[in-house]
Amino acid sequence: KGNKQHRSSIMMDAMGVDGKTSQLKGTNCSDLGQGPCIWSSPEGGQKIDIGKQIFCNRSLNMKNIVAVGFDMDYTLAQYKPETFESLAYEGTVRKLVYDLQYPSELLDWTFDWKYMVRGLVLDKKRGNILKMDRHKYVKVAYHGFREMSKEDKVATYRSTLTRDSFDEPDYALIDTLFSLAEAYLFAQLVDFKDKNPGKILADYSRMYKDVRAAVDLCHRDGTLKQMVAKDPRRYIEEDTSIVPMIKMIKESGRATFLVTNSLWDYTNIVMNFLCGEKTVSSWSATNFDWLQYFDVVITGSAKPGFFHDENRANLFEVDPESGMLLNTDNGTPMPPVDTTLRLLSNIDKSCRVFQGGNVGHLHKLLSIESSSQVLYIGDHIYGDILHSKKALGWRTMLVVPELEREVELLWQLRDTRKQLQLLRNERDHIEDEIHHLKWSIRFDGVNDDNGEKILAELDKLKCQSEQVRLKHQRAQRECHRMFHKVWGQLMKTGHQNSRFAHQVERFACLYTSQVTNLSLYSPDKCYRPGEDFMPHEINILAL
Ligand code: U5P
Repeated sequence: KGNKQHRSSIMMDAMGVDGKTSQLKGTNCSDLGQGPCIWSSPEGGQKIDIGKQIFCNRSLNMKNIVAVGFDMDYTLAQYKPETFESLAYEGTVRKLVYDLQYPSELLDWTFDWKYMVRGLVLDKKRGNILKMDRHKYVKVAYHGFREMSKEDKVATYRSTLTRDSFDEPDYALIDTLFSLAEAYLFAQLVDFKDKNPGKILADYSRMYKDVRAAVDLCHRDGTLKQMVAKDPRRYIEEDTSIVPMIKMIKESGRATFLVTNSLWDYTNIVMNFLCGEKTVSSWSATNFDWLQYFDVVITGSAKPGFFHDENRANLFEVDPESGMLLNTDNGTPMPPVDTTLRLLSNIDKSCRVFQGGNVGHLHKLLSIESSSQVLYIGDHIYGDILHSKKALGWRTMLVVPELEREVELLWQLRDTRKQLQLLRNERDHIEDEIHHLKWSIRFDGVNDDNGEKILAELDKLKCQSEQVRLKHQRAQRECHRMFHKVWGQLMKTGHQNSRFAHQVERFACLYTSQVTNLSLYSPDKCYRPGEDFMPHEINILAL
């Protein structure tokens, strides 16, 4: 996987890393047709595959960063949804049937792991799944698996536009890859309940609650983790570029830390698989070599609560070999390294492992003076990014694995998208002509000489406008389906940024498809966003 980063076909210049300038520059690259996009850089900079670039929303000078932190699940460890989420799905179904007496038919259901995507919103009460834009306008809506008619959608959600936040408790955000299985199961249950009256007595909200609780239990009772521990290779992507990336950061003089909600035993298994020495056919979970890459590891962190200083969770030091929790007197004073790790002969003594606590403890351990000196990298907008940035002021990078395919498709579809824009402009132009014609009729009136001609011209324009509208609609649907057959592009809803994209823009200083993309840039890089453009500026620039 590591080598693949440098072999990819679509390359871009590392100097233009932001989405906006890349977009503008992209139009100059058409001489390369549909083939590989090799960007020549006037500065002679390094070329980076567009799918591996780090995109910048807010300036971030790495020179000011003294500590880089990582989330583990779905950030360092990329699970294979086809096996991992399927396991969660199957475990959840069994719990619903055997523990909560849901109908046994559920046991025959299968999971389409590609159907749900991040950024969707579940309407728990109504059994609907929604995709909305940054203004919270619901553009795509399904009741279970049935697409809602436009009238139905508008009648249900237009009035909620101004007063509904589409947040908990009535709505659930599908903003982590962990939620794909539960969203799919919820849609199946809604469908089943509608088609089989009386078979499920619980209402839609109750069904969601049951699914959520069952999924969560699968994560906590060993259903998932024991299986992953037995055969990590089946559930987690191997990635040989993680260790070099973390080493690079450490060697640049920065502290590195891990803050994960997973507990120590599981964290050790996953991190060993990702960073430990591997022989050809086996790996060992009893080796703690991977700790050498971190200064502090905090497990069972209970994010997002962890990011709040006033969070009173006790801090324990973990004895890596026995997994025993050692009292730290809640972090004050911190136990000196020697006393807690002296027995652990094969462990790198510079790394300390903890459970719980809060961000204050972590800052003390790493001697962080200001929150803005920390960069934290995670995959979950709500759990990792929003709170760490908003409440704490940490700098953030969001990992969005879906981005790699999305930007590659954007590149492939760039001509189609230009066509779409031209069709929109054409329709606007016709609509303006219709308006002017109507205006002149209103002021000048029609007479026997020009009346028929003007009305015929009006009909012709209306007809043209409708034709262009239909053509645009067909092309747009095709484009939408290329990204995802049901939900379209992750970062767009129609012509607007999706709600998900809006959150990425607001809360993630940087975003990228894989955490290891960091190693493609200098650890001292100053990331800069492209210039912001208001619509009036874009119009002027386009002239
Ligand atoms: N997890 C749950 N319940 C869920 C989803 C995830 O307990 O519904 C657990 C995962 O199994 C993992 C942790 O142990 O949350 C996520 O950790 P991280 O993303 O902080 O590394």
